[in-house]
Amino acid sequence: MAEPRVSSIDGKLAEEFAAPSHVDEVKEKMATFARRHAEAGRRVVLITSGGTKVPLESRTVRFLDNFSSGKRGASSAEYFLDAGYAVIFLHRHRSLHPYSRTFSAVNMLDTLQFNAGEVVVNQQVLPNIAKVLKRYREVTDGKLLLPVDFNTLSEYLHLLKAAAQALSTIGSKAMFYLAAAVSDFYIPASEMPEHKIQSSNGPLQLTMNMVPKILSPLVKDWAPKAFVISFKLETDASILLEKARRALDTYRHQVVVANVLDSRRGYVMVVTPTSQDEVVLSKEDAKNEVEIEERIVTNLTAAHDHFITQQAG
Ligand code: PAZ
Repeated sequence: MAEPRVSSIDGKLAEEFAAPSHVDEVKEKMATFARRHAEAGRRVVLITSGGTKVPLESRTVRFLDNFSSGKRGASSAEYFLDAGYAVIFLHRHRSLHPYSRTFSAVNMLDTLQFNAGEVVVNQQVLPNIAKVLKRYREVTDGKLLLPVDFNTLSEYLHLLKAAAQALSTIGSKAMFYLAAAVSDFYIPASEMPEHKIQSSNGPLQLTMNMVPKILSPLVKDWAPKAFVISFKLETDASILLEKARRALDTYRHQVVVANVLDSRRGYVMVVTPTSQDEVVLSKEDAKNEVEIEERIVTNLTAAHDHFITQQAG
């Protein structure tokens, strides 16, 4: 039997990024989840969400982080579930989570009150709680959502590889929705100081290596039949479309969702090799609390339909 292909990125991953000890166990869970839902006729989306933490010392005191809240991933998960998908939610530990995200800014103690000696929820503080809780229970009772968390860049890379391999068994029914904001830079373990960097040594100069482009083996080797969407964030809108097109050209996947930091809640571009759709929220939408993720998910589930039909034909 032919040996599975090992890309140079695989080698780099094994050598320079420590795998979390539970990676095989999580991979098995994800594979079982994907198989069970595919057998029941469901599609499965793997959503990545939140930022990554890049340590500067091996006994980590300091690290490099980024802005991502995980709102895009968490709200998209809810819309994919509403569209009938089963969801693996690969998210940064403590970033926003589907359903509970709505209440993330609320102090829990302010939501509770005493009523005849019992602690009850104050529904004036949480007006949507019954609706959100009902949907959350439906999703968890149906075992439709599998949350997997990561913290560091190394954990993210290994868990994404495991997810891709786990989902490869369901072919084109798998979608990858890679919305996490992943660091492009890291310090290899061999070059990292063990102990806390001393400020008494003066100003700190860092040289960081480039993180391997994991989209490449994901598309080519790990899940070659899946429908893959990457996200591209820029702060300069004038280079966004060109960067999105370049990514499609380089990695040969299906879609890039392109967005600009300041306008990301109200405007994105869904770019494919042959099209570019603007997804925009109007003032009226914003007033009605429509979220842009609902529109993004509608666009992408239709594109996934089309992709599956093409693959079958
Ligand atoms: O997590 P969030 O809702 O605050 O932001 C979402 C986002 C901007 C991280 C996402 O839409 C995105 O563009 N992710 C990819 C970023 C990148 O690596 O280019």
